[in-house]
Amino acid sequence: MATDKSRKRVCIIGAGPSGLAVLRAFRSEESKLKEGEAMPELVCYEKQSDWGGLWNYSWRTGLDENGEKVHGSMYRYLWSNGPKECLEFADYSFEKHFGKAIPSYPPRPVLFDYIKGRVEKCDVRKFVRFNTAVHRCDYDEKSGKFTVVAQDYGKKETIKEEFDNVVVCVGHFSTPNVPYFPGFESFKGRVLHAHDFRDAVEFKGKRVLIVGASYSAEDIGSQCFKYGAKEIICSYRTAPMPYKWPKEFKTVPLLTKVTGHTAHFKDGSSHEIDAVILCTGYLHSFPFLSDKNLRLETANRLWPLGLYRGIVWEKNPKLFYIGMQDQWYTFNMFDAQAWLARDFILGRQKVPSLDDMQKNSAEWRNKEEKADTAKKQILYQGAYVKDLIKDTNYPTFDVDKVNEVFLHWKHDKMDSIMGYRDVSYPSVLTGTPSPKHHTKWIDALDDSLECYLGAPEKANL
Ligand code: FAD
Ligand code: NA7
Repeated sequence: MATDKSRKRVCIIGAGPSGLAVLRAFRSEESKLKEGEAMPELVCYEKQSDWGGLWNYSWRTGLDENGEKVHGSMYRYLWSNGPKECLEFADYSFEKHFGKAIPSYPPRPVLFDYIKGRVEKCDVRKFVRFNTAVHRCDYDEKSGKFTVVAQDYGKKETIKEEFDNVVVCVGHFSTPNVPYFPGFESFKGRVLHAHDFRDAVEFKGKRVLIVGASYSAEDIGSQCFKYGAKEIICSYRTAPMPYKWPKEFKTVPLLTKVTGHTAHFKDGSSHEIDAVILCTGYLHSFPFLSDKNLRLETANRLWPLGLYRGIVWEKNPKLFYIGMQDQWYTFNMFDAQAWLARDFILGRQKVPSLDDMQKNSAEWRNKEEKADTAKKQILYQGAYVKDLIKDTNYPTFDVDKVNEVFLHWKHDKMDSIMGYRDVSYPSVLTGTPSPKHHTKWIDALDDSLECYLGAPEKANL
């Protein structure tokens, strides 16, 4: 083991699933360090008062109690939009956490509990400095170190510290992409982005216009329907959502303008509406990285350029980004990324020349561009996860089987957009079949952990 003096200092920004994966990756290796390796000093800055990232629900919108941008984009009654069997941590099964098999589409509090369970057990909370927002991160060529400036709102002080490595884990579904449509300024109803959507009950009895045609649109539209909206008008830009919607849904092309309570669309049609929810996606945003040489700039896609193996910042391989890809795979992909990032930091993996890194990334980008169907994209991201795991000691799991579950899930959604969450799959890790939930998703109004794991209860909404 190396001496204390030679210990690296590693800064992790964000304690969501990606940041926690990094902490877990280092912790799980602590007792297995090889000759000459030293456990780095880990400092994780988290601007919220608890960990879990987006899974740590916030009722707030706009600015938080410290005047920081609210990170949360999740809403009440959110249930996993993919089977849990596709995201299960390879080193910590759902069965291990809950002591029994549970159904395949848990609501948010259940997934939050699972995420917390693993990291509570490995005692990494002590590395996290909560209520501390990173405001700046610069690199000094001369010293070869990063200077990170953060605001500790608990202690009410500004912190400035040096690090050998920085791992950016701030997610990319938090800063809303908010397009403008003429007439919004005089519209009498609410106009909000999905980021600020918190409770579908607010839209009970209303005619809701949803702009966008991806995950947020399908789920927020479904939530509004489930909790009693009168009509859901879905406006798409490129292609409509391909599902068989209940009769309360109407699909229209792109919104052109709003006059009074009337929304007008590209095909000349119009519809009366009470509210607009912009489900128009998110921006990758790193306000603490003012140096363009450090800052990732990308659209939401499967292979952002500039990241060797999807994680190492090619222009400065001491900087890492976790979870920056568009996501079919989530928690287990963040894990695989974190394990490999750890090994780069420990010096077990070496980065090749810039030219070779860029060549490698270009090959992945080239394949990404050919992945023009959902099936190809799932297989592509599965291949990426495999490529990461093969070089780490993250427990191997059957990625091909996970791909299969994803493909079944896609099929289930096409069969029944309101019923796909009633299907259950066996765990890919343990093989144990997941039970069916006691209540159909469309009737399950109580999303609490107690209700999910126990008997059906009457929701009090
Ligand atoms: P995040 O969860 O966003 O965590 C980032 C953390 O960084 C936060 O805690 C934040 O406070 C912190 N942070 C940000 N900036 C700073 C700063 N400057 N200083 C200090 N801390 C900072 N995935 C699924 O697998 N299944 C689902 O059902 C699912 N549903 C989703 C529903 C919604 C509405 C959204 C928006 C996403 C959903 N996702 C889902 C995807 C989600 O992105 C991942 O599950 C996961 O939360 C990503 O983890 P992360 O750690 O990369 O980012
Ligand atoms: P996505 O998946 O990035 O999708 C964004 C959607 O917004 C997509 O349908 C876009 O249409 C649409 N969009 C973007 N800009 C516009 C404008 N200007 N006008 C109309 N439509 C627009 O984001 P989501 O929020 O759905 O999902 C993100 C995560 O949240 C995901 O992981 C989920 O699990 C939850 P396009 O197809 O590009 O024409």
